Amino acid sequence: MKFFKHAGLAIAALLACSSAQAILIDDYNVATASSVSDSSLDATATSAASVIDGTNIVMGGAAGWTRDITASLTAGADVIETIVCNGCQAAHVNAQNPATGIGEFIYSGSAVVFDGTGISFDYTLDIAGTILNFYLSNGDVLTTGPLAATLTGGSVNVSFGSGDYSAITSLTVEVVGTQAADFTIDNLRTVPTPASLLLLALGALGLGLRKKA
Ligand SMILES: [Ca+2]
Repeated sequence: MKFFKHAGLAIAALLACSSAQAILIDDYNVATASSVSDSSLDATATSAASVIDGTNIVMGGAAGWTRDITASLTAGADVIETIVCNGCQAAHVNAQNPATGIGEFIYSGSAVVFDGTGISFDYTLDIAGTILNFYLSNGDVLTTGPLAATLTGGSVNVSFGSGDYSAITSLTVEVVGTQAADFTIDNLRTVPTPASLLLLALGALGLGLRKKA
């Protein structure tokens, strides 16, 4: 019985640590919606500052971060639109068929520790092949590869490389190739490190055993 009690403590510690360690990069829970659109096939993207207000958590709550959004039509003849949406508390990159393009979310601010093994996000979309690229201030570029088509959504985890993620000052999230897509992204976050979680859980287990002794 004792073992199960300590195991329960360890699991509780593990759960508590997992939420403490992951950094919420953006929950898109904005009160003020913003959007940009591009309908001209040229080398210029449309961009605008996107409001980060009190309902919106960016970079784990670090102060002073900014978010810009861009839209760039790269093929086709209609329009591509990047939206940070108030009504659905998420963000979209939408393309009206036959448009193809790039939508970006560009973050910059004071140094934040991207503790963990990678970046993950929730998504829904209605076309296969959308790719997300993550450009970090440490020079690393992470990519999802083409995502599978789904209407019901899913979660994707992109692993960090061997770079230093202890002082990140900018991040660009690039959504590429959204022909006829209604891509929705939400809860962009870092993924906690299992090894450090296990150590903390074992530490809690040890503490529990010492108290009993
Ligand atoms: Ca949200």
